[in-house]
Amino acid sequence: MWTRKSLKELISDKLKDHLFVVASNREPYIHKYSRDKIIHFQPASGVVTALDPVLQTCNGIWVAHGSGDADKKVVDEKSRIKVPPEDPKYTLKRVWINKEEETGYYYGFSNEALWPLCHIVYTKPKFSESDWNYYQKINERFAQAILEEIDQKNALIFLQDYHLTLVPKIIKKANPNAKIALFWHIPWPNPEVFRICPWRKEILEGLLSADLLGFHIHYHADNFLETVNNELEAKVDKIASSVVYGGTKTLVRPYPISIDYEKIAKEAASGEIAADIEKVKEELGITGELIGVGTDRIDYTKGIIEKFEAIDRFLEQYPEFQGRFVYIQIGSLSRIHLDTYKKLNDEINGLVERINWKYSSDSWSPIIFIRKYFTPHQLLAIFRMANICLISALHDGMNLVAKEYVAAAPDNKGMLVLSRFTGAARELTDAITFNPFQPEDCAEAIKTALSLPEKERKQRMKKMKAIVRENNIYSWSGKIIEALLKLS
Ligand code: GDG
Repeated sequence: MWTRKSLKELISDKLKDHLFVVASNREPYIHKYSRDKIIHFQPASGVVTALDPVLQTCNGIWVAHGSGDADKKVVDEKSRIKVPPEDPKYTLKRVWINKEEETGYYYGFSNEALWPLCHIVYTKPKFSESDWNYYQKINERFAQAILEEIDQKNALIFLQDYHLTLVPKIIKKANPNAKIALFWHIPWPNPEVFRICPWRKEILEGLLSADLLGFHIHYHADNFLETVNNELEAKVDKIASSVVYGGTKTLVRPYPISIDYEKIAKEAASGEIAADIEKVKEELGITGELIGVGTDRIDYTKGIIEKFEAIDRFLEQYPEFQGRFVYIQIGSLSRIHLDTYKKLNDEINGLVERINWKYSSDSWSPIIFIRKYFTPHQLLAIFRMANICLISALHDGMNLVAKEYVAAAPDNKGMLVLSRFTGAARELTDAITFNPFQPEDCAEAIKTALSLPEKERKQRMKKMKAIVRENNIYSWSGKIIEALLKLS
């Protein structure tokens, strides 16, 4: 089984002659002004949750967009700073992007075109030539920042996600010896869906300049191979799961992302968390005896509206749970500059108000919706006190919250209620699964989870814990690093 220690050994044994560079849009630490002081925090992001422990182990470089208003203030002349700030273990190099560029590259092409294109939740992608131009420009900037750091060094470069699809081609042109992997954190749709992207050829050519492409699950990897087969004159080998295009071979592999299970399980079981639970209950005014929880970026792919509609259905169908069941939804604001996200926020507010009005009594309301950032510690306290964690994503690459909950929840009390359309549902087959597009199905799943006999609940949680424990974040990164090392 992969552990922090075995990853460290792999790194110090085999990676010592290489420079390990990670690049992503989102930075792992943000500095910002709070009155006249500079503070720092970690953003709520699956990519950050997954990669920060890896970088902490291997002393590499993380290249990312410097998005905090105090970010520039704390870096050196090469835009670098050692992080975590309180216990420096690796280098964060910031890439600067102005508002206009961010609007085109990040909000525009990445999140109004590629994000809805790849998540099949029936939100129409918007393709704009000007956004695409900014996307190319910023990909070029990321590539130059990476090239500046690797210079002539023997580098392994690990790129993250759909924001950086053009970077592999630019790097390979300047430095053909660099070994590049790119991990695609969101679903890859079928060829029929991808066909509508006007710049699909450029994106596929960018990606196929990498030596290794990772997806969460086989299904996404297969969709990618099919797409290449349809769009390019490339040699696609479905058995070997590889593509040869323009003389370059790219391996296409599934690597299900995960979490630092041991760390989360240990922290969650600590006495400190036990003390926090009462504090959090009091702060949130929780009066129900059965608690449900969910924590999501507020994003239309996460199915928050659908979840609340299902809770409404559940309370209507099973009135004996009225006054007894409380659902805590933690929602961190995301991409709020986009209209779709603003509207979603308003819609969620209205719906919560309507459902709470419909059912609430003097001392009880069914939904507590908190739109603020919780510390990882507070999140664990909430996971630990919850009887169920309800994840209703309409389409999701993996969904790390599902795994975090499994790691943190006590096995005799918790149960995961999980949308079938998450990558996590392929691994966590002992969860109670449902179709988030059908409120009745979700309502039934809630009822089933809350009514499970203790013995069955324990067995299911135990099996899921064992899966997450074994397929942990170190196994995800260890396998990708091993594959990259083999290629170099
Ligand atoms: C993308 C893909 C894939 C959330 N609120 C708070 C908070 N969070 C943390 C969660 C979790 C992370 O953010 C969210 O990760 P997810 O995986 O659930 O979702 P995305 O952000 O959409 O991530 C996804 C992931 O990349 C990794 O490949 O699984 O499919 O969409 O870790 O706990 N953390 C804290 N406070 C919050 O209020 N501290």
